[in-house]
Amino acid sequence: MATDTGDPLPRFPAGFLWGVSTSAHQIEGAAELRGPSVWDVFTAEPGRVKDGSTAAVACDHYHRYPEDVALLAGLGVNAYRFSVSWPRVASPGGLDFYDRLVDELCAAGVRPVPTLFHWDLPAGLDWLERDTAARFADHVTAVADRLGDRVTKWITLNEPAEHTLLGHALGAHAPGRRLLFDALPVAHHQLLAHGLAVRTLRAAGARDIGIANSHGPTWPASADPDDVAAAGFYDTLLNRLFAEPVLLGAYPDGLGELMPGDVAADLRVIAEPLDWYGVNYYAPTRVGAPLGTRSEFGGLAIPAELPFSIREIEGRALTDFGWPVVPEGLTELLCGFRDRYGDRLPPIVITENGCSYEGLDDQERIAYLDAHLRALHAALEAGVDVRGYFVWSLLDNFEWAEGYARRFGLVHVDHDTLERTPKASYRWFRDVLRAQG
Ligand code: IFM
Repeated sequence: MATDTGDPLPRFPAGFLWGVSTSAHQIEGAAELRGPSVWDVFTAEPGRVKDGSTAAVACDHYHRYPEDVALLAGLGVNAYRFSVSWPRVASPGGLDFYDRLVDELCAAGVRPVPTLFHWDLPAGLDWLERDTAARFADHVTAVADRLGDRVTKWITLNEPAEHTLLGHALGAHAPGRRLLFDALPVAHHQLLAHGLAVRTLRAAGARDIGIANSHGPTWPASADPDDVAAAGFYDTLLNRLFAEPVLLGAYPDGLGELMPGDVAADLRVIAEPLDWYGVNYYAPTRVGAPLGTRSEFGGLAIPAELPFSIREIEGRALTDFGWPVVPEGLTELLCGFRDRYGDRLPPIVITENGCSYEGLDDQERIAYLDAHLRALHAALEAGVDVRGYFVWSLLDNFEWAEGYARRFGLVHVDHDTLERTPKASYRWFRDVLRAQG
């Protein structure tokens, strides 16, 4: 485990965005005050969530948002990334909640940075259908009309790769489909939704738009050509499939031929220029040739029929989730992106980075964040244009198929009483922000 060296962190550029991230379904609760999402349907099915829990109450942020905004102000972040729940926006009075939240943030001097889709698709909609992209544009119009006078920085989608892979290819997340490569239209329709959202936001006057994609270095298990080829394929799925249509207007490695519709025309929409590119980084992945049996990754079963297998990264400390702690993977990733995309890469914002650990005296989280901030600074020194960093997450929350068992928060939440208690990492991050001025 990398340890906090105790040395002050290097200085980040003036105007750097410092924030924390959350998402609606994971913290809001008040499920009775919105329409159902695919996650409500999924979590109602026995066996889908490890501890059998649902997000019906979650952190009750819907009612406790003033307390949570006070926590943000006490932390000293200058930005807060949250998501707007599409089913709530579509419900009577739903936008009123985000109106109140944005007002509260502005009054506290914290810049609101909403994500317009973070996996909680309204039940009844389906990303296999092209029309869902058009429906998303209507949702974006409604949100921009209501909040656009105070919100200036926008994120279209969160991690469409995970939503496609976990939700539609492997069935571990909502909506629980196990389509393997037949899930590719889900990727295309989300990307189209992203492009339509950018156009919609631009038409509403927005000048500061990004996407939050998940990325990590892919390391071949060995120099064996089969392992190298399998790792290259995995790299295409994780790192290129959702970046290249957006940044280059093209699908990698002929994948466009497998996509539905008029792909060339859609790519012109998908490649609408962005003001910045959001990266969610947690860990690299070590990948080898198929083993003929299931492999496992952080509790996720990888079917034998896929053309790769996930291997353990040895010699690294693991978070409670079983994810290896590899801070220098962030430097490698960012420098690799700069080398791969050159001028086509807009400034980068780290839209998520964090780890799951138990306990209020969470020294491991402090060490993790400290090491990752140093790794981020190394990328800046190597010339990568990075403009911001958001910790995942403000609060311990509903961690999808893991339920409440994984604690990513700087603030502990007692899931019985909903009491919030700042952890040691909250105080550490507050001191980092004060030192950065
Ligand atoms: O909790 C999730 C979040 O919703 C998306 N990015 C990864 C986080 C940790 O698993």
